[in-house]
Amino acid sequence: MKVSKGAALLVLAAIGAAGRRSVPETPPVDRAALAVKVREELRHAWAGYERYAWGHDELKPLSKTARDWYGEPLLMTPVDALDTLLLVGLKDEANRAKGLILERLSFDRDVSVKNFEITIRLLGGLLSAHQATGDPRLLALADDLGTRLLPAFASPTGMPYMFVNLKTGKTSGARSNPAEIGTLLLEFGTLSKLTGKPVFYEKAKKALVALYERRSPIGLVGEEIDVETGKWLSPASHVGGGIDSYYEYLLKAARLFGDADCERMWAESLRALNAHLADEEPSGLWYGQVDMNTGQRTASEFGALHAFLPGVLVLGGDVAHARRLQDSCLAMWKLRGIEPELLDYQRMRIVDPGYPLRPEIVESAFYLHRFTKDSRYLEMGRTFFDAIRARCRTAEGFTVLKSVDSGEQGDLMPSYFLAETLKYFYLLFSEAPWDFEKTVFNTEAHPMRRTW
Ligand code: DMJ
Repeated sequence: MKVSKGAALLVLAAIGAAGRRSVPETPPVDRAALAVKVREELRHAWAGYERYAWGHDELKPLSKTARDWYGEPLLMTPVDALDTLLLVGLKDEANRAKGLILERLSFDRDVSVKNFEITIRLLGGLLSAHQATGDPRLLALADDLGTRLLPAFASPTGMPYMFVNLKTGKTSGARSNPAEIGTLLLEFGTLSKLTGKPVFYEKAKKALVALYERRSPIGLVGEEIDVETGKWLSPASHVGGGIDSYYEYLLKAARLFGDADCERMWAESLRALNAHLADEEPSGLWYGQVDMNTGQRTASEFGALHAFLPGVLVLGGDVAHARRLQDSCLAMWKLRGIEPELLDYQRMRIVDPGYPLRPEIVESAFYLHRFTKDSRYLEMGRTFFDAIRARCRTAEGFTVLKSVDSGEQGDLMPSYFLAETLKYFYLLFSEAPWDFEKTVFNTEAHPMRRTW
């Protein structure tokens, strides 16, 4: 049969259209609806805390019990969650969280706490809640806490000990790392600005500079250092746990305080990261591990904590690297439909299969969307949100995964899930008004506003 050219074209067009129809289409992202869902999931998570862990640090949603970090509760979840509850407009819940904090939170306790964790979660949370509410009692609590943490800095180098007793000021833990030493200036600096007491800024800045000055000749820091001798105990250099937020704070302290030293330290550190850690592989761009002195590659590992880096890169203006690294993070997520704690990116093999409800990949999607306006970051956010709801939601809250392979759940809702993971989802989907020139989020996602 003879078919005219016009008819053949019509048939081909029809086949093409049918073919295209057979590919499932991704529905457009409905930002407003997703923002409402995030608010509802925060309400759900907080309700679980109220019901089973009220007055304690964290909820264990499977056993319906509570976890306290140091035996005596320091209200990690209420302090970490308060500014997120305020942000999404859960007013009654926020009032109850604030009431609990004002009624029960006392730092006059004979417990030896981790300076870093208490600073990013509690000091950061109290400062941002004070800025959001204007309540001077929250600043008074922050001032008291900051004062009790100060003895940590009394080492020969000025780099803080890992632990400090809140009552006695006794310190311990000379073996520390860049993240614990260098992730303090946003909180201590803001405390100085809001109280007019310069000592907090000075101590945290001195520690940061002391660490930076011990970088290797090729500009890198290692994984462990002795804060008494200033000697490196591990030369492994990477952007994962133990180092990560040291880099974040160099950039963010430059932005929040206009600190020129931090600006210079950030620029030099970024140059070293791009020269030595950036790793082009067939699977994409990654930032791996090298020896801080020689630059020799020692591992090809990247994981959920490393995934903060695209966000920091784009905040620092490096959109191209940020975009490519976030694509790698997405590939890591897609391996099992939710991200593992650690991946060998050369073999694309999972090294540590846990997923403890981490926020970093969401945080990076938020920053990338904010700076590029590219809707694919909204789609990524929806992918992450849907997976967390499908696999980590429980009847009483949300919980960690022991394994992204088996899907087996563990029994903990970390306070950062409310401070960070849900906050970054909400910031990504909603169009909450933020003055980004004046606001910097600390590493626990507590916004610090430059009001000075
Ligand atoms: C949080 O406490 C902070 O983001 C910290 O910088 C790293 N670990 C957790 C979240 O993963």
